[in-house]
Amino acid sequence: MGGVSSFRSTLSRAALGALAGLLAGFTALAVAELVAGLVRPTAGPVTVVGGAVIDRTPASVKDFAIRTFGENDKTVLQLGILAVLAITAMGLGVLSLRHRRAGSAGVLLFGVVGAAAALSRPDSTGFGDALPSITGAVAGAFTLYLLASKGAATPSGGEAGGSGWSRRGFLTAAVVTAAAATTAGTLGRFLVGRKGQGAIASRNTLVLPKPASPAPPVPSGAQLKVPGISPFTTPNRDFYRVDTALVVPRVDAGTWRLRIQGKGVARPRTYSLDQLLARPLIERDITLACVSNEVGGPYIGNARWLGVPLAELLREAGVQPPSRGGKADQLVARSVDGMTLGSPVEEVMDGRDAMLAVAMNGEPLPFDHGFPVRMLVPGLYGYVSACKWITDIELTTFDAYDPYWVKRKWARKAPVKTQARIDTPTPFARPAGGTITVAGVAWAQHRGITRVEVRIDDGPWQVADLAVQDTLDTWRQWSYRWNAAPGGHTITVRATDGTGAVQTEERSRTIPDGASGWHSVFVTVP
Ligand SMILES: Nc1nc2c(c(=O)[nH]1)N[C@H]1C(S)=C(S)[C@@H](COP(=O)(O)O)O[C@H]1N2
Ligand SMILES: [Mo]
Repeated sequence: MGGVSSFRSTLSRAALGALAGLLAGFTALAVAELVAGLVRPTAGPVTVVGGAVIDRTPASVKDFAIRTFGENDKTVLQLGILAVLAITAMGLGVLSLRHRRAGSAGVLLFGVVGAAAALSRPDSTGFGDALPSITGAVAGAFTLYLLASKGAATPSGGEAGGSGWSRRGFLTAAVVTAAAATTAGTLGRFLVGRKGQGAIASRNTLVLPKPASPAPPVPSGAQLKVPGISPFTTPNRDFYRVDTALVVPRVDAGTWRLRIQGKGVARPRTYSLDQLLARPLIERDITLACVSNEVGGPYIGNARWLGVPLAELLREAGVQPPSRGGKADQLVARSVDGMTLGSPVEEVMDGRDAMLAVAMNGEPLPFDHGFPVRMLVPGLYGYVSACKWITDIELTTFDAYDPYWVKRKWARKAPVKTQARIDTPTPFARPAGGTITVAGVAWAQHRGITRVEVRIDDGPWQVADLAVQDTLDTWRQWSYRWNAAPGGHTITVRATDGTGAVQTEERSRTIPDGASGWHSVFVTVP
């Protein structure tokens, strides 16, 4: 019997060790959260480690993550980090029962990893960013040291079960630790929330000026009355979101500034939001697409944007496009979170409606979409044009500088590829027989869509009906009435753009410059 009882006591001691480790880990994160709340909300250890992981993730894996988890990719990443931390913390807790110092040293090591990640972030502002990880780790190591002493074997025994350690002493310490850590964490959350209040207030009180150049109303014929088709204008809440930010930056519009500087900038300038809003604004419908969008994928949306014409600001700064002798051929936009995106100066200044947008579908930019100001260049994928939370514009050359995504093997230049998507019927649907309306959207921003064709199985291409075109910079809806025979059928679609080029059948991956190929949907007609 003695053997069994000592086995039991080893087991329950291991469980206590694991619990001590978890509590220490929880304390570390809670204290880190509190310090982050005081120093910098985005410098919390999970956020910085997550950000560092994103930065180092190969493009193919990132693409896989976006494909598999969609816009939940960041939640999955954070849960993954927390899971790794929890398992390691339990292990260190068990270790600390025998080797108290080693367990605590392990916790400290995690603090070093967090601190290194914090300092490696592109938006790191110095040593302060390492503070949350370091103070958290010290608090966690200390906690584990204390708890391990309570849980460690004592010669006296005497508790119920007689397993040799003071169960009551341990549990008291555990409860006190949990309560203190919860208080610290809650206070940290509160401080983080309060830091964002200024930004929220500045957004709520922002008065949008009337555009000097308004967009005409969307033609009524641009929106087909087909159930299941993507709405012509994407509501803000449904607009796709793609970025590397684990914590969405909340920028206070009152203190926000935009700097324009660099090669060939004769008159560098810094603008406040009020200064930008005092200028004549343009309002335009522009369809934005992500280079990571698969054929038939969801990462595209169309909105009505209000903003400052970017080419005018550049001309005032003395910038000339390369075709007129300008020295800079790349415009690098930088965001408050350290993201860099490079756009061709020639396209930005060629007369298209490149803008610094302040509003989206009639409201100030949502925080997710770049409040207070983001860039947009019609016809280019988002990663080479659409910098959110922008704060700096630097004129340079493609030879001199590779921005974030280009360093990760994406193309330097990436005009949007002509694409058509079938929205309805959906893949593997069983639409009722008879006449079925096939419909969707097609896009070739800044070239426009002039024709969409549909093919059933290996039949001939049939011309689809096009909705009224809004502008060359927006997508265009299409529909096709199909007299469906019973059985399984593959529906395929392709578009022709305003230059007369037919969308290529050749399949390419999203990397390096966007997916190509035709979208097909298989359906079964009963
Ligand atoms: N600061 C910042 N801006 C960014 C990004 C980012 O990661 N950080 N992602 C870009 C990419 S890849 C795309 S497709 C668009 C998406 O804009 P949306 O999230 O408003 O749809 O934003 C661009 N601007
Ligand atoms: Mo993107």
